[in-house]
Amino acid sequence: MISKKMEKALNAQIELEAYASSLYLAMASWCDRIGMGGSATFMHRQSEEERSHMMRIFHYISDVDGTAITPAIKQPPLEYPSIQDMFTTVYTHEQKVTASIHKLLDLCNEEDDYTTHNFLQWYITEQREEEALMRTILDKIKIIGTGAQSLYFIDKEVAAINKQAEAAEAAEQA
Ligand code: OFO
Repeated sequence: MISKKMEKALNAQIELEAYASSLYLAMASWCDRIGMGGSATFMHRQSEEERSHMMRIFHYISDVDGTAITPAIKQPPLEYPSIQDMFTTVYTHEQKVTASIHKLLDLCNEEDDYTTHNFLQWYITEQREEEALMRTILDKIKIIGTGAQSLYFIDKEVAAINKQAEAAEAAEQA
C-alpha cells in the first residue's frame, strides 16, 4: 500500500519516462532521415529502454495496490538543429529524470516508505549509467568535431557504443 501522494508522484514519473521513450523515438526517426543509421539504432534502443522504465513503475504501482495511469504524451520535436544538439537534449532530459527520482526518494523519506525507497534504488544506478553514457557520446562529438564529414565518424562511434551497451546488457542478463 502506498499513499495517494506517492501514487501521484510515481504516476508523474511514468509520464516522464513515457515522454523520454517518445522523444527518443522521434530522435531515431530524425537520425534515420539524415542518414545516421548507427545513431538511429542507438536511439531506438534508448526508446525501448525508457518504455521498460515506465513499465517497471506501472507494475510496481499495481503490486502495491495503487492505480497506475497510462499517460497522455505530448508530441516531441521532429527536427533537431544538429546531432550535438540532439545528444545535448538527451543528456538534459536524463538529468531531469535523475532529479525527479531524487525527489521521489525525498518523499519516501518523508513518508517512511521503505518499500518504494527500495524499489527506486534500481533507478539510481540506471540514471548514473545513462548520464555517463550520454557524456561519453558528447565528449566524442567534441573531439571529432561537428563539420559535415564528422557526422560519419560520430555515427560510427555511436554504433560502437551501442554494441558495447548491448553486450553489457546481455552479460547482465546471462
Ligand atoms: Fe528512464 O530515464 Fe533514462 O534512463
